[in-house]
Amino acid sequence: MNRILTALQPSGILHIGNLFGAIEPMVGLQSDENENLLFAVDYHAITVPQKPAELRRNILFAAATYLSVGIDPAKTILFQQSRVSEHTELAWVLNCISHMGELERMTQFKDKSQGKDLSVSVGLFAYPILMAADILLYDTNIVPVGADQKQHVELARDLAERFNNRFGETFVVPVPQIRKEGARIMSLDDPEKKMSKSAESEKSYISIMDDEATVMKKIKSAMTDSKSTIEYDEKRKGLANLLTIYSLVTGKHVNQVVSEYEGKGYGDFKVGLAGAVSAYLSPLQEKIKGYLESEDALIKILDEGAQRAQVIASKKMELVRKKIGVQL
Ligand code: ATP
Ligand code: LTN
Repeated sequence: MNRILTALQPSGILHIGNLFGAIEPMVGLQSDENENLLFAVDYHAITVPQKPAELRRNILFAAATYLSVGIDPAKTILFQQSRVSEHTELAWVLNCISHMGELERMTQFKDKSQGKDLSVSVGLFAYPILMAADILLYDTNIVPVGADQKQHVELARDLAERFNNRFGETFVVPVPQIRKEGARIMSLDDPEKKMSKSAESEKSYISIMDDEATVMKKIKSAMTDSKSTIEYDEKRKGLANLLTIYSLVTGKHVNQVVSEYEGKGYGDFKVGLAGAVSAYLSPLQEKIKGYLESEDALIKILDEGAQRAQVIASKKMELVRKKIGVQL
């Protein structure tokens, strides 16, 4: 049996990159042979300021999204990170074996702390340690994530090995799983950057709740190039990204999409893509709205998930306390 685990920050409405990079792979991995965990990392979200009422809404929204995409709470333990306090407890222990230097090297920290001098939060710096705790607490074998999180999973591996060497075999060393297509959906207005929900410009990402008109507007203004043919060429980054999105929302191979647009230009292509994205998103949006109408039911699913997660987490934490010598 493999234990498969991933998590997402409830820091806003998700974009299609989150969907293809992290949630969909998790749906595909649900099977009787695996034990899966998926959770909203609310304590990661507060490493940057959050408005409390909005955070609450985003947690519920995240749960509604996972369920709508096909996460089945009977097959996947679905919960909220803050409800299982062992996450923060283990993070403290791991803080004490982590090195300042290895955290300073983290690309995400460098990006998010840029221009913020010493007022940047300690939480943002220690963020990858809490993520390592999330993973190691459950003897996780596989961590499906988008490409940007590979470095963080590698830190979790290093910390697992360091702890095991120092205190004896305790943690499973996890392996990141990064899908080939969709692991790095790029920003629409700058195909050099990854699509990100904390981006300054809303035009840079397609939110999963965008309506048809918004999707059309965003795709029409997506940055491409001055060539007129529709073909897959990695050097034509904007177009390559749009073709990847086209392929992901339709399930068609990129080559098939390319052949459908033979002899046509960007105008037709973008209209076709916008239509395909909306056709993919609208049934999903209806489902999400449906789940959000029954908040109590959502909270119940998350509560049950937290209880199941805690059974696993508390055992592991007991072992950790024994290993480090604080268990009398
Ligand atoms: P933020 O901008 O607030 O940091 P984000 O949009 O980068 O958020 P996260 O919550 O950090 O999203 O990521 C959730 C999951 O989605 C992670 O597994 C991450 O690797 C994946 N992911 C994020 N952005 C993309 C993207 N552009 N393409 C593919 N996967 C992505
Ligand atoms: N840092 C991740 C979210 C995250 C995560 C995890 C992913 C927190 N804990 C454990 C996988 C496993 C991000 O996507 N920003």
